[in-house]
This record gives sequence, C-alpha cells and structure tokens, in this order.
Amino acid sequence: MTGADPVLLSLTLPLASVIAILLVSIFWIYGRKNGADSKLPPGDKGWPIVGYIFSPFKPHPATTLGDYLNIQFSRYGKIFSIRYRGKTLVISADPEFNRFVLQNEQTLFQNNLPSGFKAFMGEGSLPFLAGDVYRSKKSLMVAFFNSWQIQSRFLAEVEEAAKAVMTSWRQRRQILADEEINKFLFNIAIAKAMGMTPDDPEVEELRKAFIAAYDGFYAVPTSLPFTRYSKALKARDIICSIVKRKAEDRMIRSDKMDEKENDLLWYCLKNSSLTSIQNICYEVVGFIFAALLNTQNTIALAIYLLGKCPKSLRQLRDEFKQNDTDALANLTWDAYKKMEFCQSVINETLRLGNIVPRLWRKTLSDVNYKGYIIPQGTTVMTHIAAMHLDPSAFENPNIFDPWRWLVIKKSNNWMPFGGGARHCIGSEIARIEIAVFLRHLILNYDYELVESDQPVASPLVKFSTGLPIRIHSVGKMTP
Ligand code: HEM
Ligand SMILES: *[C@@H]1O[C@H](CO)[C@@H](O)[C@H](O)[C@H]1NC(C)=O
Ligand SMILES: *[C@@H]1O[C@H](CO)[C@@H](O)[C@H](O)[C@H]1NC(C)=O
Ligand SMILES: *[C@@H]1O[C@H](CO)[C@@H](O)[C@H](O)[C@H]1NC(C)=O
Ligand SMILES: CC(=O)N[C@H]1CO[C@H](CO)[C@@H](O)[C@@H]1O
Repeated sequence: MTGADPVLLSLTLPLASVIAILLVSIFWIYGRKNGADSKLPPGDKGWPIVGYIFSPFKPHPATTLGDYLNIQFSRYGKIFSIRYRGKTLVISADPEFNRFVLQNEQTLFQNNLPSGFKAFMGEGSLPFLAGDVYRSKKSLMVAFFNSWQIQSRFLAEVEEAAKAVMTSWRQRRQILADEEINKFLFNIAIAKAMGMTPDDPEVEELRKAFIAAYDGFYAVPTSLPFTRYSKALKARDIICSIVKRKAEDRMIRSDKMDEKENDLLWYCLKNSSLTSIQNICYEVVGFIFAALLNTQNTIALAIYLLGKCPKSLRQLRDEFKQNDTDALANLTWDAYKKMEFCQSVINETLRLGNIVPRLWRKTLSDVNYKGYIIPQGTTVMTHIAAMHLDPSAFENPNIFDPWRWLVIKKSNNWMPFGGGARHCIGSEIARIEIAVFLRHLILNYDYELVESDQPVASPLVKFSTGLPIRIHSVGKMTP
C-alpha cells in the first residue's frame, strides 16, 4: 500500500483504539479471574477466554509422555489446569488426587468421555451411564463375567484361540502382529458375546467393521463421504444390524433357549431388566469394544518391547519352559499362577505403554481439594500415563525393565485398570489372554521385529504399519 487513504485512516484510527481498549480490559478482567485470587490449579491459560484453540497434545512415542506434558508438569507440579476452547481442563499426575477422583465417581465426579466415543459405542453403553441404570447394567456384566469360570475352563478356551491363530502361520515367514492379535481376541470376544465361531463368515465382516469403527473415535466429525468418520459410522451400522438380527433370532426361538447358550446375548435376553433390542445392542457392542483394543495394544507392545530386549525374551522363554514339564500339555491354572516373570512383563508393559493414557471425569459440584477449588462442570483428566512415567515413582521410567517388578511388587503410581466404581472388570481376563498369547508365540516361534515400526501414542497407541514381525518356527507344540 502506498500512501493511506485519509478517509479510511480517519475511520480506522478510532476503531483501532476502541479495539485496543477492549482487549486491554478483557485481559485485565481475565487476569483477575485467573490470577492470585483464583483457586484453580496453576497453569498456562493460553488466549483470554477461549484459552488454547488447537489441542496442545501432539502424537509422541508411546513409551514417553510427550514434550507438552513433560514441560507442564515440570513447570506447574503434578496438578495443573489449562483452558481449551473456552473450557477449563484439570490434568493430574498426582496419585492421591487421582484416587480421590476415581473413588468419588457418582458423588463428586462423573465419567465424561469425549463425544466421539459416544457416537460409536452408543449412549446406552456402560461408560455413558450413571446412577441406578449404571449400577444395574454393571451388575449384569459382572454376573456375566463371573459365569466364564475364569480359571481352568477359560484358560483352555483362550489356548484354543491362540493355537488356531498360530497354526495359520505355519507356512508364513512374516506376519502383521496387530492383525493376528486382533483375530485372536476377536474370536474369543465374539464367542462370548453371541456364541459365534470363527468359521461363521459374518465374524470376519464384523471384525473389519469393529476396526473401522475404532478409527472413528478420534476422527473429526463430518458429513462428507469417504472420510474416516463416515466409514466408521457405516461400520457401526453394520455392527448394529448384525447384533440386532442375532438378538431377534434368539427372541423368536426364546422358548428353546437352554442353559448351554451361556453368552452375553443370552444373559441379556433372559434378564427382564433389559427389554429393548437397542439396549441389548449397546451392551453387546460396548462389551466387544471394551474387550478388544486395550488388550490388543498391550500384547503388541509386549511383543515390541520384548523384541527390543533379548535378555527379557530369553528369560520369559525359560520360565515358560521351566513351568511346563510337557509343552504339549494344556496350561494349568497352577502353572499360570507361577509365571512370575511373565506377570512382571505384563505389569511393565502396562506401565510403560500409554495403553489407557488418561481417564475423563467431570465435576458434579464445586470440588475442594488441598486448597484448590475446582468449579462444577470442569473436566478432570486423571493422567495414568503421567503417573506411570513419573521418575519420582519409577527409576528410569522410559526404560523397559520388567525386573523392577520383582522388587517393587506394588506401586501407588500404577493403575493401568483405573480405580473406584469404574475399575476395569476385565483385568483378570486380559492378563490371561496376554499371558497365553505370549506363551504360545514364544514357545513356538523365534521372532524379530521387521523395520523400526515405532508405537506412537496419538493418544491411543498405534503401530503405523501394524507391527510386522519375521517368524521362525522353533517349537513342536502347535499341531
Ligand atoms: C490390558 C487390557 C485392559 C486395560 C488396560 C483396561 C483398562 C480399563 C480402564 C482404565 C478402565 C476404566 C475406565 C474409566 O474409569 O473411565 C476400564 C473399564 C472397563 N473395562 Fe477394561 N481394560 C482392559 C481389558 C478389558 C477386557 C479384556 C475387558 C472385557 C472382557 C474389559 C472390560 C471393561 C469394562 C466393561 C469396563 C467399564 C467399567 C465401568 O464403566 O464400570 N477391559 N478398563
Ligand atoms: C438381571 O440383571 C440384574 C442386574 O442388572 C441381576 O441382579 C439379576 O441377577 C439378573 N437376572 C438374571 C436372571 O440373570
Ligand atoms: C487341551 O485342551 C483341549 C480343549 O480343551 C483338548 O481338546 C486337548 O485334548 C487338550 N490337550 C491335552 C494334551 O490335554
Ligand atoms: C503385577 O501387578 C499386580 C497388581 O498390582 C500385582 O498383584 C502383582 O504382584 C504384580 N506382579 C509382579 C510380578 O510384580
Ligand atoms: C513348578 C515350577 O517349575 N515353577 C517355576 C516357574 O518359574 C519360576 C520363575 O522362573 C520358578 O521360580 C518356579 O520354581
């Protein structure tokens, strides 16, 4: 621009000063609200009023916390707050505060998952319920899990599933671990959910649909076609239509239902508290979602971390062999319970891997904690990964060191399965699945990680190329 138009100038000057005065007063009011007299945990509030506009959380290696959180925790301590798109968010790595939050579920806090999850799991599934409806659906789920007879019988079922998947590798040199683990877990979950077996062609269709639906959890909502979001919605519709048809089939022949059909569908149908097909659908879909992703990521990470640490892999194989007088025999409950190093590997993987990095809660009233006042409606993020990677709780926290568990056994900072009323009810099931898969893999195959496929937390753990591994058959156990 050469030489300003005098008329334009005479208009813009007063306008600019009005804007400047407005901005200064906003900063001043805002500064007072969030200044010395504020009782919120300290933190960087970003722009006035709106706070941060873009998410400060960036993808980072899954065995780290990422730069953003590391800087914030070192600057402000274990509890800090930020403003994000006009809302206050409290983020905590403090084990006492986090226990307080999780233990006061329903009284001071309520579950508050991001809305993307609701779109796919359905508003009627467990994580989105509260009060009596929550309690009654949860007790149905607990009763159902108890019916699995976790010990020997379930162990045998999981072994069958592992053998079935690994037998299919016999002619192969390389596999995608993510895909194979997903098949293994899905076959178990779908049998428990609706009594379906892997030879049913609909199982593969359902499995693919669940994978597509997961992709939508953190996708940007849009009505455009061919996006991750629209594909995920389509996948959700496929899942619901299959579940509904199965439920309706069962209802028609409900008089013939016998005790042998001990799956979740049967549990829901025989229970008078669950009358609508829609509710049954929520229950079944929510169960499969809960059973799959976290366990899959834990097994994949264990394979990755063991692959990077040959000493631990050797020790694990030795333990599996030692505790198996006959590798051909089925694993007994006693032998399972004695696999101490395997449990250490599982604990360490759950600690290091950002599996469930954080839990979401919302305050139901103003919450007073150690001098802070957190107003009603504030989102509170219980940051599990930050507790797990805290150097004051775990020496060299970013190093995979399963041996540390032989010494520490328990830690206040370790809570991979959450806590309080919503503590994971599948934790024992998951441990069995992880141990059995690792045992069959390691007794039957030598493996190497192919390229350097790094696990990234964004925020859920993902291997960008699905964790390819090269396998060489060594055992004689798998038929
Ligand atoms: C390593 C694997 C797993 C991890 C790390 C894990 C972790 C968690 C965590 C942290 C929660 C609490 C969520 C919250 O408080 O907001 C949770 C809840 C839950 N988990 Fe797991 N989980 C795993 C495997 C499983 C499996 C295999 C099942 C089922 C077979 C399962 C079923 C559930 C259910 C139903 C809930 C909801 C409880 C409620 O809302 O009351 N989980 N899980
Ligand atoms: C139905 O579910 C409730 C919990 O929702 C449970 O207490 C009850 O035992 C169940 N009834 C049957 C027949 O399974
Ligand atoms: C292991 O368990 C499976 C199924 O439960 C059974 O068919 C098989 O015969 C058992 N194997 C041995 C060696 O006991
Ligand atoms: C792993 O964690 C569980 C749950 O805290 C604990 O009971 C167990 O002793 C731990 N295992 C080892 C080997 O430290
Ligand atoms: C029965 C048996 O052999 N138990 C062994 C299983 O492995 C652990 C750890 O290596 C040993 O301490 C047990 O003696």
